[in-house]
Amino acid sequence: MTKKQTKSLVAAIESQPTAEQLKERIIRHLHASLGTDVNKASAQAWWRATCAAVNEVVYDGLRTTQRAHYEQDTRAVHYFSLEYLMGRLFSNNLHNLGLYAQAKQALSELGHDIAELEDQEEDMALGNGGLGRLAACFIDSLATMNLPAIGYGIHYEHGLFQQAFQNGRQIERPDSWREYGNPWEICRPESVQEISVYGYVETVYDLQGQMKKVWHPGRIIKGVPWDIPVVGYQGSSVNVLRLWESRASDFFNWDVFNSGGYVDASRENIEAETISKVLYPNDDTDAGKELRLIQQYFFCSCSLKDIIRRYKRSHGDDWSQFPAQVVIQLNDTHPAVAIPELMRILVDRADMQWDEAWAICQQVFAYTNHTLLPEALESWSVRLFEKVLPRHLEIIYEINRRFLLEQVDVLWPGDNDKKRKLSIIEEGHNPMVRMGHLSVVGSFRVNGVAEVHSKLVQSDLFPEMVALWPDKFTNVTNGVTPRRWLKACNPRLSSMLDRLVGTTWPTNLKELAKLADFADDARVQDDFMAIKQQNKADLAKVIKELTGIAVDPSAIFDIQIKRLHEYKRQHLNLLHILALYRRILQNPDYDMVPRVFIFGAKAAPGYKLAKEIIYAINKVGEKINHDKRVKDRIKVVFMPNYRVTLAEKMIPAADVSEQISTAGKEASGTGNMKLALNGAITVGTLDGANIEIAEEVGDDNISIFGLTVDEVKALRAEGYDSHDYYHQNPEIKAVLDWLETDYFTPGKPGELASIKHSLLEGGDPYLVLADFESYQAAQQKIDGWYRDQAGWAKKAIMNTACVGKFTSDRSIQDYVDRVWQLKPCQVK
Ligand code: NBY
Repeated sequence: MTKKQTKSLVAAIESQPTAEQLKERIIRHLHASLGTDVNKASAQAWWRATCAAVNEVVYDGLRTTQRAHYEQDTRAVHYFSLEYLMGRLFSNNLHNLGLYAQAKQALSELGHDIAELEDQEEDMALGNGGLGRLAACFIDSLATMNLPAIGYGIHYEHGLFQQAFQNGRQIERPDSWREYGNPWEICRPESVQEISVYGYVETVYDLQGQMKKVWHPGRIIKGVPWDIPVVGYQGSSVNVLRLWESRASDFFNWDVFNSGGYVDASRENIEAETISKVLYPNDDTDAGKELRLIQQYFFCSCSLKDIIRRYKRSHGDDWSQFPAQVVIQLNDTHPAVAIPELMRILVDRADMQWDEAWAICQQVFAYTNHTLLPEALESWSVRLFEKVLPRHLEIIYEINRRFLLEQVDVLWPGDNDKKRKLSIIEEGHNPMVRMGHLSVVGSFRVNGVAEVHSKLVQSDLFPEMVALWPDKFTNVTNGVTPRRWLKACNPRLSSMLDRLVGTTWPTNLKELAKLADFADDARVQDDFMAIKQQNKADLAKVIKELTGIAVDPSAIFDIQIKRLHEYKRQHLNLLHILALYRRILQNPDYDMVPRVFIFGAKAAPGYKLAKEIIYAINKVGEKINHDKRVKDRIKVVFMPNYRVTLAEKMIPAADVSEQISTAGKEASGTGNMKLALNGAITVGTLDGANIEIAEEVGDDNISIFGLTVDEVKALRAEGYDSHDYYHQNPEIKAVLDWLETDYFTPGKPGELASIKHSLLEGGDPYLVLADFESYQAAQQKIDGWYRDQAGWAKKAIMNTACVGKFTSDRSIQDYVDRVWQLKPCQVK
């Protein structure tokens, strides 16, 4: 082949394939990669062959991007997260590559419906909820904005459990998302790492009489990296999400094997492989579980070694440029053990002086806090830490000793209360390592995820740390990627937007503001409502398939989708449904706009009350849905197995978005942003990002209710007694008493009583009863608004028009400006 021919071949491969070329590639992969043929291939094989065809383009981008980053020796952000809730990648990658239309055509000419093939893909559910989905949105934005970035995490064999209902109760089944392999991931055996756990620390002296600590590990584990290419929008960068899978170390097991311990060797294999077996299904805390600590350390250590290997390729043993090249973002405290791990590598392995090593650490790490809930603040028992990571515990003690001496005692000399409060080690019978304190001390920047949350992080969680380092603290309000959460999931609305505001909104979401000019235009209002209606009809079909419940798409679709948690108050929603039902029974002509209340939520398997709330919603739903007297004014639907893929079907069909957490408890929320972006009107408290959504859309276009953060504090201070509300409001009393009868659980009175008890004897920790009245007023307002269809259309349009701020591109730009100091790297 001549040079010219080679060049044109490369150009042909690198340019966008046409539908015709895609067809050829799909068939080629059907033959060459799947070993099957057009006339006998299954839908699964067609889907895989299409993925392989798409990967030809993805890998081109991957190579170009990696070459550019290497040649330009760019500074990069390393996102450390135990969770990535990616969902499916098929349509996302096609949209981001600009190949969706071609692929659709190619497949249709081959006799396949692209939507049906999309259903061949399992969700990649390597996360619990908002925190994991945020990480997924962020890596999409990083690639789209051409920022050098790599996401690090764990290659869980089983993602978040799959949920089913049995007689209305949640049951959990294992999720095996890659049982038959995943076409998007690439194993990289050349980049395997080994990490250590357990063992003991020995103090030795070298020839110069210098003291050194030597960690003799009890176990060595291999980390195998799997790379998922992350495709930026419109052919920009293709970054990498690198997920570590644990295996038994070959070297370690060989010894046991040779000495005749075949069974022991395979037991150790199993133990090592357990580390990346399963995602912990809790969205508050798992501190206390040894395996969880090992998971955290495993991926942090593998990732740091990976970063250092790459750094040394360009800089050898010269550490001076490390902080200029590397920034590590800690997604909550879950990866905070990376801080003592980097110290260990620098001090013990690279023989660096403590001060020099610490200076490096403090320039490298930044920490994002996602919660104020006390039970969710991670702390590990010193005993467990010592067993699993004895050397790291020593390092944490030394970090703490110097912190208390050089920082705390300087600002508050002799103040032991301050020392006790600020110490990384919480003293007591069972001393604990406070991971939040460690993260603040070891990071150069700390951020919350919405304005109000960041203020509370400073005022309520770490006030003394703010006094020590005022400039360390900042805010970055969360965002969501409009590529997945509007363009790909809501094609009808997307085409309308393309027509009205131009086609640049996916990367410049503020362009949507132009839509406000059309908010009063009757034609646009009709179109907008017609699209919503079609999306609702689509969802109605899905509801029918999944639950058997028939719903009318002309009713209000009122949606609450998020993890099940008392602070998120799905039970407040339920109490309101019960109140409406009761009104209908008492007044058969009760006038309300028909409403379908739709829930999606998984409860942590060990969270009893959360599971009771799911059961109650299902039971109440069963009763109401079958009660002829209701005349379809209320329907209650609990969608099983809520996940990213279901969210993509629900969000475009929502009229009302339920964001009803107790003020001060929801750090930000991101579902609130997705729903508003798709034209849903929020019923919400002044909590998290709701406050900022309200500022953007204006009071006319959102239904706010409930106590504010300050009012919550004041009510608690004066002494909140939920019984007062129970006795003073007959509707509250009636619906709570109802839950104790067997009305919803025939023959089994008391089955739903735990909700009532938590709200009365339990003290109603999340002020459900205190907010009930104002919640029902906010719902009444929605009912009134919906009766005026033109008025509603205007509000819905204004929601889509005004939420441009909440693109994750803006969040990432804030991180770049306020934290990372990163420059884009043009790859093409
Ligand atoms: O992070 C969520 C917040 O509740 C939400 O308000 C915010 O919008 C979102 C993104 O910033 N937090 C969250 O999802 N947390 C978890 O999923 C989680 C998972 C595991 C553990 C703790 C929290 N854990 O300790 O194991």
